[in-house]
Amino acid sequence: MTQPDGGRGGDSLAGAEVSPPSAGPAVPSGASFQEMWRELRPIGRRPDSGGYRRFAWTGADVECRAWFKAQAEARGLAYEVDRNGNQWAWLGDPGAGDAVVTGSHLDSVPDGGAFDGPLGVVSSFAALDELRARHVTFARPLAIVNFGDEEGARFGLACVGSRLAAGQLTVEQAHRLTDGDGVTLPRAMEAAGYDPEAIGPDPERLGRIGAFVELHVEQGRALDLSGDRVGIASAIWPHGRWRFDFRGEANHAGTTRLVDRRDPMLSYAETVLAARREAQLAGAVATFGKIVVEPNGVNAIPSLVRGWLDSRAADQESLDTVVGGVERAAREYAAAHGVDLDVVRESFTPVVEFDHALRDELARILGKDSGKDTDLKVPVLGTGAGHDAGILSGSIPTAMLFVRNPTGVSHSPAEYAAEDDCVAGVTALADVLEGLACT
Ligand code: HGY
Ligand code: MN
Ligand code: MN
Repeated sequence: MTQPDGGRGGDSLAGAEVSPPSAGPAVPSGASFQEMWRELRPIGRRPDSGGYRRFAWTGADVECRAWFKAQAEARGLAYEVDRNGNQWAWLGDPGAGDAVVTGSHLDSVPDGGAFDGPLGVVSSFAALDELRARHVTFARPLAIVNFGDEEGARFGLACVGSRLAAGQLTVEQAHRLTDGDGVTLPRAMEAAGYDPEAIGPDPERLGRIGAFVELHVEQGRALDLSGDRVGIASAIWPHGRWRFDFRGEANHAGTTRLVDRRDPMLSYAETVLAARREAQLAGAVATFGKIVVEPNGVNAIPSLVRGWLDSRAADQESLDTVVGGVERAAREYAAAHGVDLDVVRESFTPVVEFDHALRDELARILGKDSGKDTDLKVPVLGTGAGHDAGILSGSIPTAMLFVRNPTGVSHSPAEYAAEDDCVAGVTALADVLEGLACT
């Protein structure tokens, strides 16, 4: 089974014709970063909001994938698409194993920012350009990856590409994923020219990777507050998404007495407030950010209100307390209004502790005892944001680098990172890749 672009499902790694490292452009990271950023920036960007709509297997996603392939080929890297549609750009022979891999994702949340995901992919290519400018000698294969559907914006499940590869999502579960228009993942993949029958776990590919390092814009203000350009991730909070379906009775908004109503919107509204209360009590976070109302008419009491809870906490016990409390409150409110309630967990990621040895190696490479005359303090910080690196951490040693985000705002068109911080991130990533993959 083949995926488009000459990639092959499943067995591509075994037989991959991987070209030896070519000379490739020796472009200092700043220049190549800006050039790539300019090329990628307009893809999937909404002129009205300035936000991005790069959803899995849509036209914008296909354009981003074409951009990735062009970057790989412009650098003489061996390009392939794995069985799950993740894109890989190899330097050296992946069959040699113990590869150092870097990269991130290119898809976005609705009206997401420019940096969440793309900063990691662009910085990976720019870091390779910098390593070539340093004329390093690679001792291990190196790869740059674009993991598909990290945000789960279309089908509701985060990190589909990396979960499939890591065997954390079965083919049956993936084939059942359906978007808001009733389009299933298989139909969406086919429409984009990909084969949904090729998907599945990819232990051989992951088995060839010795370390995965993902650079990502920080989605918080820890680096801004500490005054650092770059940080290292320690852990990812456990987090998940739960769908709350409140079913009441559709009726006329103007003629139905209040006492005669079975209005699901009331139960939903009370549940949103309960979520805030439970999160506050547990020192956690809880968000109802997406809602679907049927029939969604101004003058009709809804028959269905469907809301999604995103909740995250520093530990599993706190998360369970929050979600359990929200569900209990929702059931009380629903019963009080004669409304039925179904709660379904749609996505969940347990706590992630990044590999300590790799984390400490990054701190050594980047920190004061690296022997470099760097002024770069390298704080180690946790995050509530999920990442492909978190999914892969169960299969291979993974680490993350964060780049300062002066406002901390993310999942918004206002997401921003200063250019000199981005270039500092590229240099830090190049230092890390040189320390891990070069003699
Ligand atoms: O939701 C998250 O934490 C990530 O951006 N997918
Ligand atoms: Mn995100
Ligand atoms: Mn991301």
